[in-house]
Amino acid sequence: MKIRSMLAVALVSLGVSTTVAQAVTLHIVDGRLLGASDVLVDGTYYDVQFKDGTCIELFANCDQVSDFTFQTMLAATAASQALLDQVLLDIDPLHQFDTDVTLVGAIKAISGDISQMAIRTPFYTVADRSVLDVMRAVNSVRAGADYVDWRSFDGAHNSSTAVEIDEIYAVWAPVAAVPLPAGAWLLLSGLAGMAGLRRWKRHAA
Ligand SMILES: [Ca+2]
Ligand SMILES: [Ca+2]
Repeated sequence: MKIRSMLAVALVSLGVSTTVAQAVTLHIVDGRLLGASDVLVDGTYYDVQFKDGTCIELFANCDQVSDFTFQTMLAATAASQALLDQVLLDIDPLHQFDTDVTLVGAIKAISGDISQMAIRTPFYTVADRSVLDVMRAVNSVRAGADYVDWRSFDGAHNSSTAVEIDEIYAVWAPVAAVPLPAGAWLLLSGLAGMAGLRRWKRHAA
């Protein structure tokens, strides 16, 4: 096989391999679900962290739409649904993040029995902070009862979820470009080296 066609085959197979779905990785610390990596939303992978705090603290002052990763109701709805479908799952008897909703997020100073908790994905605000729109992934203890809803909060920018037992924020970030597997780089550099060697030999002849 000629070098050039080998290179073409290698590139084609790399192209195919990058379309294979990545698995979500849950971030579990001391049995609690604090976030996840490689959550697929509308064809793009995101990392997400579950955090308590105020919108101002967690989202760059929470005073412009560009402070948010998802900036339309549609996009924030897809992100919230992805949390329900890909992240808030019952993994094994000790990690029932769909059913035991108290295991989601860090432990709060307050406690109590809750039948559902909600993870907020903010998507719209205004400069004077008179409006804060969030989509919520609502995780119920009852099977099949989870849903996504929209809340428009008034003056909620500086109120912390740390004092609300059943609310928490999702802080999203797009996953950096997926690096090629080490083997692919070795293959590519090997092929490039062989091509260079061949060119050098031709010049030398
Ligand atoms: Ca800002
Ligand atoms: Ca649930």
